Amino acid sequence: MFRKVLIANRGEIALRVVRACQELGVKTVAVYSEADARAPHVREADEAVSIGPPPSSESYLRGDRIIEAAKLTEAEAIHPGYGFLSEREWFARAVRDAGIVWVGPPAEAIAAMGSKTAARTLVAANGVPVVPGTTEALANAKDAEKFAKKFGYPILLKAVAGGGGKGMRVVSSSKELAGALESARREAKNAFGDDAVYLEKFVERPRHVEIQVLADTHGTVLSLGERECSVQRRHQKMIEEAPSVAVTPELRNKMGETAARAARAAGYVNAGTCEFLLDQSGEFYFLEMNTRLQVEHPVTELVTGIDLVQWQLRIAAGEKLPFRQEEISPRGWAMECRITSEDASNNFLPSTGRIEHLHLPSGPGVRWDAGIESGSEVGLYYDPMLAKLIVWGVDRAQAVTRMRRALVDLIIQGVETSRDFHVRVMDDDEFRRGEIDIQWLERRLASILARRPATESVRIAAIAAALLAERDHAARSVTGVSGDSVAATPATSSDVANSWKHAARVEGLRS
Ligand code: MV4
Repeated sequence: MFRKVLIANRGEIALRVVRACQELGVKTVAVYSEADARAPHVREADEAVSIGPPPSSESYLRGDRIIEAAKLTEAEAIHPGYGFLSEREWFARAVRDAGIVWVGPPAEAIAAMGSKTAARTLVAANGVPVVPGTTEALANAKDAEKFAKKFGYPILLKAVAGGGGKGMRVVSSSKELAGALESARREAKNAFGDDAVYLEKFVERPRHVEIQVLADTHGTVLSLGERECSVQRRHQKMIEEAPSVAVTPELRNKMGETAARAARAAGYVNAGTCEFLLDQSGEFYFLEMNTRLQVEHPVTELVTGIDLVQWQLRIAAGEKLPFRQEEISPRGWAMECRITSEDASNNFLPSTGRIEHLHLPSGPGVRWDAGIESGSEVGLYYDPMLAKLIVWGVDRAQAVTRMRRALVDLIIQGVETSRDFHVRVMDDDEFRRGEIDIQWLERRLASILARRPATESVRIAAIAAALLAERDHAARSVTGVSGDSVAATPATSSDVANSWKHAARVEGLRS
């Protein structure tokens, strides 16, 4: 195992990697921007190196400075986390060229999966089902018309350079085709500098189901089962779970074998994820492979008992995976809610400020992976995801109930968060039945938000509760145990927190 690892990231994932290293007896080096000088990931690491001003382009995306920091501190390996430099082929190569171990897939595997059309061609050649469609770019509207007829409407135009849904257009009839092609080209050109567009049959109301794979350098490729990630908004996932209500043990085996085949085709090593669309008839289609650790990895850890980050490090150090595929099956149910600094009732507008008070949920089956603490400043430089609340239950119903309980116990004051939104989702009948697909949240959002208690009455109740807390405190202090007159102490932040909690309860946040 390594003696020392540098973590090229921030926030909750940097802390997640620090903890894995601590448990493996590995020293850690954090890197940080000027905005993060007092961030928890810096304090929790054994050493820390400042790498530049707050904007990511001048700090967390500066591969040169990060490699310098690794050399300076004599770190033997770099873990990139997710986002930032994690899927940049050039960085994986630069790390290797500097004689440092990359805790991730080979640069060649990142490249093989980087182009969406190249990946589609590669996996299809290896027996992996892809959505029927073209792999070549469309020449013109007439060409598009010919293929649209062949596959049948509705079709989906996609940018060859691909990613994040940009340059995508659903076309339901031939009269819309020419116009949609033109606007998809324009958007693709703007986003990727490449106006090449291809088409696929449009899969209606599919689920987003992804398979976690783990591959070592000795030729073992394992599937760790699926995660259901259909609850998303504008391509941002909000809730993930494992397993999926739509996946039977037979389908799990089939999708797992398929994902392993895709990974082998790309020469994959380390942790990776194959994304699939699963349609209502139970057919599944490969979409793309994410060549990194994902945000939602904890739900897989909770149902398999396998520590993915520790295994990423062990694999990078050359260890052999000791598990057999037959030994891996999900136990119970895990669910994750992404806690973001966004105001769901105001079109998910990002919120900024200081975390004035933080009360964390705990108890059976509750896990909190966060990059914030009381006193943290939340700005606009980085992703709005503050933390992940993850729960485990014996079955899905218990996981949902437990998630709701833990969400109500969670108090974050100082910035708006997605907490209340998540409570409402846990109360939704369709969600409780697992009747979700990738368009579900969009269809259901208005009715989810409508169930929110009036903010005004919550505020009034909170103020009343805070005043009561302060009065009680004053009364207690004045009497004093010895009978002396003692100066009244002002309400503490925990009194205020409790008053908020009380107000929430009064307003029906608790069922
Ligand atoms: C699709 C699809 C339906 N049919 N392809 C969205 C981003 C890109 N990675 C692929 N995406 C989709 N491709 C066909 N043929 C629907 C989506 C899609 C989607 C996929 C996964 C998760 C969320 C999504 C939200 C909207 C559309």
